[in-house]
Parts: sequence; C-alpha cells; structure tokens
Amino acid sequence: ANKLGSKKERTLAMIKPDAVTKVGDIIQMIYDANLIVTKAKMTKLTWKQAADFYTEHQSKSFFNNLVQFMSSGPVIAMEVMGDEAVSTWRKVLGPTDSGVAQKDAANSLRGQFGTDGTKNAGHGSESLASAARELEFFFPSTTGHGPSNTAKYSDC
Ligand code: RTP
Ligand code: MG
Repeated sequence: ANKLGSKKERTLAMIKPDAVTKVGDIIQMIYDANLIVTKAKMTKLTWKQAADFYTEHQSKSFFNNLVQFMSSGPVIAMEVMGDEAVSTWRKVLGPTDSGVAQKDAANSLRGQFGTDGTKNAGHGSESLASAARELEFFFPSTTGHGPSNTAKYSDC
C-alpha cells in the first residue's frame, strides 16, 4: 500500500461472447470505477484455448457448456489497472449468476448484460496470482521471443 493506503493492481477483465456489442457501456463502467484499460485485444478462442483458460473448472458439471460458450464467438480481453483492481473489477461484474445479479446488483455488469448462470457477460481474475496467469495468457511477455517483437511505436 502507498501513503494513501491504496494498492495499485492489474487484472484481466474479459467481455464474454454474449456482451461484446456492449463494449462501449462496459468501458464506461471501468472508467466510472476509477480503473483504466491499459491493454485490449479482441480474439476468438478455440475450444482448446477456452478449456486451457478455464482449466481450474475442468471437473465441474458446467465445464463443457462453459467452454462451448466461451469459444462460440469473439471475446474482448483487457488489462485493467487501478486501486485494488482485482476486487474492484469483480465488484463491477456482480454475482456470477446473472439472475441473482439482476435481483441483487441490478446496476452491475452481469445485472445489466448477463443472461443466465453461464452466459454472464464478463470475467475477472479472482486473485493477484490468477491475474498474473491470465494476463500472460492473453498478453504474453515479449522478452525472449526474438526479432519479431523488437518493433517500436516510432517505427510504425
Ligand atoms: P469468471 O471466472 O468467469 O470471472 O466467473 P466467476 O469467478 O464469478 O465464477 P466461476 O465459479 O469461476 O465460474 C466460471 C464461469 O463458469 C460459468 N458457470 N456456469 N452452474 C453453471 O452453469 C455455471 N457456473 C459457473 C460462468 O460463466 C462463470 O462465470
Ligand atoms: Mg472465476
């Protein structure tokens, strides 16, 4: 924590396939929560990539549905930074189940844009450790990857 007691963190925020058209509203929610987007990427996950991303859930009954949904269309992955970004972003998301979110946290991202327990509009890392893993998943570090990563902004 710094002098003001705040703790700057980065987290992986993702807009799931059911909510990519809400990107404008969602960026506004990020800004209103006093967080900033520092990286962003739109990509369509393969079944295997989605399964790898959610590997912690591989033994769950909902795993196949989840992976099917997450690979059904493009997602928008973002690095989001700010004070306690991990927990702040999860608070913006609201409860996992969109039905619960609609009742208990109507203004949350899932309360507004989620459909059900699986199609719930957004993802957020649950800890600093998972944030590190998930940021690396979407935004791999460029060190040691050879000449293709040496381009500078000024070269473009
Ligand atoms: P996320 O990881 O996506 O941010 O969501 P979360 O922490 O709130 O929830 P988690 O328990 O990690 O579950 C991951 C995702 O799996 C889907 N799910 N479906 N009963 C079900 O049908 C069910 N339970 C979970 C959701 O998409 C959930 O976000
Ligand atoms: Mg989770």
